[in-house]
Formats: sequence, structure tokens, C-alpha cells
Amino acid sequence: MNTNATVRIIGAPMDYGANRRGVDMGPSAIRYAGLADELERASVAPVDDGDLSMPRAEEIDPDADDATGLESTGGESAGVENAKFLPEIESVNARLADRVAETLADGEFPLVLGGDHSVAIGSLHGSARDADVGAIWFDAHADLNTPETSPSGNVHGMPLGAALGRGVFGDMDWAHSPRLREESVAYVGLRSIDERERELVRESEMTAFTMSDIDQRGMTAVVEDALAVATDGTDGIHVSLDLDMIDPKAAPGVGTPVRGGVTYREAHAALEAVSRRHDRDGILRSMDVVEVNPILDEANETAALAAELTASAFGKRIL
Ligand code: B3U
Ligand code: MN
Ligand code: MN
Repeated sequence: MNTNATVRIIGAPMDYGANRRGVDMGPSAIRYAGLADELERASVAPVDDGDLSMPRAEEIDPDADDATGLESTGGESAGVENAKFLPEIESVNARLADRVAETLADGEFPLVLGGDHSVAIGSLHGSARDADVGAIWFDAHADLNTPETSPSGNVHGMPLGAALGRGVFGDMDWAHSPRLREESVAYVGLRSIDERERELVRESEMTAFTMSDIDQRGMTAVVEDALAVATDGTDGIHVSLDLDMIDPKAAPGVGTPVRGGVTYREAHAALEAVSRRHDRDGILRSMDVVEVNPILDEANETAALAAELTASAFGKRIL
């Protein structure tokens, strides 16, 4: 992957996978917060593709603004009917996967702006279509549920489950095209995991760096190890940045804030570590920036942080 590739911004204003409306405004908020200027400061010339078009949740279901949305049927016996808005999420992700794959085929870098984290299903499948891809999952949550295990029915808690080919996900049979291998996935920032998910993470071959690991070892060392995992034997990495990795004090505008997250500086250190490795080995292949919720934000500060962190990943330096 060319280290100076054109960065193509692809907006995915989808909030079907979240339990609260609002993250559909994430792409606009991140652009408005100055993403293009931030990237230019990192010596990147972005090209903005605009947003994928999709109906707003309320156009599909008038009650979608209800905080809980459709009722989750939950539990181990539940099937695809437990996953809310699954057909809509799959159809958006099929288009997103094509866009991401085409962008890579043109020698450009796909930067996907969410949207809730279910957009990572599309970005990962597009990124992994013609390559063996590793992933770094910056997140408070493990996102490893499937329709069978999800306690909420929200698909933003399932994108890694889908991308690893676990569970049954409706019409789009991701299980027949899983290209992401567990041993090439590293989590950074975990602190809110469901009971069943905890077992799934432990039983898996993924590497998990929790907040305690960051406390003990420091962010830079942790991300360097995560990079070693994701690059080992792969053609490049996908970075999935869920803003709820960061403590709500610095990033209040996210769908699911969880206290005890990383600081503003630790977040920059994380993305700067990615960029240093990319400078050396050209490892970055694709990225998504997700879960910015402007309704819950304060003066767009979480969107601004999302823009800054993206620029850090692309090499913006203080000096
Ligand atoms: N694990 C829970 C909660 C959750 C996951 N991701 C977010 N929240 N943002 C679930 O619903 O699957
Ligand atoms: Mn997430
Ligand atoms: Mn999360």
C-alpha cells in the first residue's frame, strides 16, 4: 500500500445499528469540525466522495427514535429477528464494501466516516475482498456479539462477529466470505463486555488489550504490540476507531459512553503509534471512524477530536 495514497472520504450516515438516534449525523459533524484541514496539516490531500445515500431510520420505522427501538428478543435461542434493521444494514454495507474495494483497487485509501459501528462490516469486507487483512479495534466494547448472543439486538455490538464469519446474519452470507482471521485482530481500550462476549473473547484467538493493560504498560507499548499482531502475516491493516474508546470527559458525544476510558493525549499517542509504523512499513490499508453522536456532544468537540485523531493516524505531528 502506497504511503502517500490519496485519501478518499466515504460517509456512511447510518444509525440503524445503534440504540440511540444521532450517529447518522457523524459524517457531517466530522467534516464540519475540519477533517479536510486537519488532513491537509498531515500533508494528506483528501478527496471527499460525499455520503452513501440511505433512508433515515424514521422513514423505515416511525418509532425508531424510541431509545430502545424495536424490542430485542434477546438470548441464546434468538435468531436473526433479534438483530434490529438487519436487512437495511446489510444492504448499506454491501454498497459500502463495494466502494471500499473499488477505492483500494484504484490505489487510494478508503476513510469511512460513520455512522454506528455496524458500518465496519462493510468497510472490513471491502478491505479484505482482495487481501489478507489484520485489524486494530479501538473500542470500549468487544462488538463480538451475533444475533444469537446479543442482549440488545443492536448490530453495532456485532460487527466483529459478522466480519469473522460468526453467527447467522440474514441474507448476506458473510460466513461464506470471512477473510478476517481471529489471530490478526487486536482490541485496544476494552472495558465494557457482556458476560457471553467475555467467554467468546477468551475462547477466541484474538488479542485483547484492556484499559488495565493501558494503565500498566502505557498506550504506546500496547499499540505497538497490537500492530505486531495485526501486521503479522497480513497484507495490511484496517483501523477501526470507535470514539467511545476515549473517556466521556474528552469525548462526550458518542452513542454509548463508558467511563474509565483513555485520555485525550493517550488517544493521540495511539494513532501516532499507528502512523509511525505506517511511515516505516506502509501498513495502513483502510480506516473507519465511528459512533460520533452530535446530539450528545458538547460544541462538536467529539467530532473535532475524531478529525484530529484521524490526522494523527496519517502523520500529523506537533512539531
Ligand atoms: N455489548 C452491548 C453494548 C454495546 C456494544 N457496542 C456498543 N454498545 N456501542 C451490545 O449491545 O452488544
Ligand atoms: Mn464499537
Ligand atoms: Mn464502543
